[in-house]
Amino acid sequence: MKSLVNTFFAAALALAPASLLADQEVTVNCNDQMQFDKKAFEVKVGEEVKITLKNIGKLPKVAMGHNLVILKKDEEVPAFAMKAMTAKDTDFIPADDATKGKVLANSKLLGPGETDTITVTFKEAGVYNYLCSFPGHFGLMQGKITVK
Ligand SMILES: [Cu+2]
Repeated sequence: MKSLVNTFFAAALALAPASLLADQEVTVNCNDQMQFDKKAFEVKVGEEVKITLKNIGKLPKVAMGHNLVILKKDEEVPAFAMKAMTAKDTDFIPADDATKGKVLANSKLLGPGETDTITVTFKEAGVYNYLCSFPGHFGLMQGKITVK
């Protein structure tokens, strides 16, 4: 029986796509109340992290779209968010190099029921802020990733 179980796990591992072997996996849900259900989490420096954003709301994307934008270490949310709110054509990720350069990684802008997964490796320990850059959301929709 034990060898059968081992064989099963070996087979499952062999079949798993590389993306399932990320060191750490985090799911963040967001909703029509402009909330992320996780406002802080911790990951290990140098390890691949798979972050999934799920929009569990029902309101249309044009009124209540959400994304998850991770800023580079020590970048502050308000300064970025103020520029992002006018970047409608690029799904609220500013196209100018100076502002875009503050982004470490970002998900797509999600409508109701949609999901997106991004893979990020934090190369330096520290605190990384994240937000939803849809206009008006960052006040409620932000959080911190602590990398140790
Ligand atoms: Cu949002």
